[in-house]
Amino acid sequence: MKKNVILLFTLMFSAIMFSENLSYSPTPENLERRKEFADSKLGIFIHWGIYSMMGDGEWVMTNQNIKHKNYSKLAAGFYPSNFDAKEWIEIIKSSGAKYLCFTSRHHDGFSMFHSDYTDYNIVDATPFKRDVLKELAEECHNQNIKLHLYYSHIDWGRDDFPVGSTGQQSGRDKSKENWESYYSFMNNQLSELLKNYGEIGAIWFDGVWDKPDFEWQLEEQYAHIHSIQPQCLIANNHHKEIREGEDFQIFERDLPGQNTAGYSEGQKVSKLPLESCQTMNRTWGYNIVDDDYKSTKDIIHFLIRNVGMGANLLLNVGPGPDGEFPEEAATKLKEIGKWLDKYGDSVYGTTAGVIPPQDWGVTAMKNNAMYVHILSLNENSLSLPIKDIKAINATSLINGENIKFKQDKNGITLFFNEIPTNIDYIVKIEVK
Ligand code: FHN
Repeated sequence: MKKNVILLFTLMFSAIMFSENLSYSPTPENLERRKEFADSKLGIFIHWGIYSMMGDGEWVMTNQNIKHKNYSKLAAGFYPSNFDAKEWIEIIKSSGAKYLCFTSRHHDGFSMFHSDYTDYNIVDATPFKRDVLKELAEECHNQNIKLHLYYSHIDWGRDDFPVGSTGQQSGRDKSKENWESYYSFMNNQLSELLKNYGEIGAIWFDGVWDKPDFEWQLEEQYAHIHSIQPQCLIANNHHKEIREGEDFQIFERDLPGQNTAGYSEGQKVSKLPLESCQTMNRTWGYNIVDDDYKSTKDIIHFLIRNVGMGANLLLNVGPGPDGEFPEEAATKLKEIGKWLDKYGDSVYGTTAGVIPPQDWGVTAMKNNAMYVHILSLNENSLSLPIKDIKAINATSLINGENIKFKQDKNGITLFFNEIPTNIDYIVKIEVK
């Protein structure tokens, strides 16, 4: 009984926290999933497809002006002999991530799952013949990692897809464009994804930005998804404001509300759960010459800056054509996981800080605690302009020592014995 009352309150709270003023009414399961998603803070994005064989990112077909009939020959040679779903999910789990977002079909139109609606899929078109998505789904369910599926709205290969601003070199027969046919193809594939792979945590769309003024019939498509798995979250990387029927908001290569990378112009931060996706090196899909990895410290800082805004980080890995994670990526994931093992309490399950992000770092809230994440400070004291919260005590999560503080009308000031230099110096302030 007590548990049910708590659940009811959690759902009511989620409904208020995570609802936009739209007519779509998410189901209670969906609201519960949103809360779980918002609590999870770190997910791993995987861009993997036949493009990995060319070692030049997932856009290789368009970037190298390749015709689709030539590009599609890659499929007959795709045999990722070292692919091991169990190992992938173990590595993902070791990073502290709570979910995986896998490219079930990218813009090249190749389905990385077995589909009855096209032969251009990993089981029917490659000598590998294994449904890697099936194997990943089983491992995700075994190892308690939520499975999210990336699905491209763009298709650079199909004749029926009404061509947008990209993929124009592909050599398709424009006279065969047929939106109705393409739309029903996508919806049939979405049914397969939602019916054949167990519980799906989210469908992550991408590509609407290619034809921003086109009528993509998103609301109907979203309703179709929710009619099969109502709890399944829907997000769309359209680089625009949230649309009816979406369950969380995506920012690409930027913190919510920022637009340093150029994908988020005018994208207002919504009340929905938030996610920011970012690469570990420069590219999403495997790139054989891209060794430009961000440091583990920089990745942790980006994670924490998201956490301070109540957002998740979806961190990308581009596995190679052999089916393995690049070594640098696997190493960094483990390092992030070791850090989260120690300090995860100040990350998972938190909500955005009560003060906006600052140059020195961020704050995050959980129950009666305020976590102060100090990422870069040049002094041995820190003033927090927090007035309506009473601090009871302050402890360093780095060494367990009490931190001296004073609270007056201007807020709380923390005093340190020396200037904090850790990757993230975390102070837990018990508050009321
Ligand atoms: O074109 C894609 C790109 O390949 C990649 O999948 C990213 C991930 O956010 N999204 C698109 C660009 O916005």
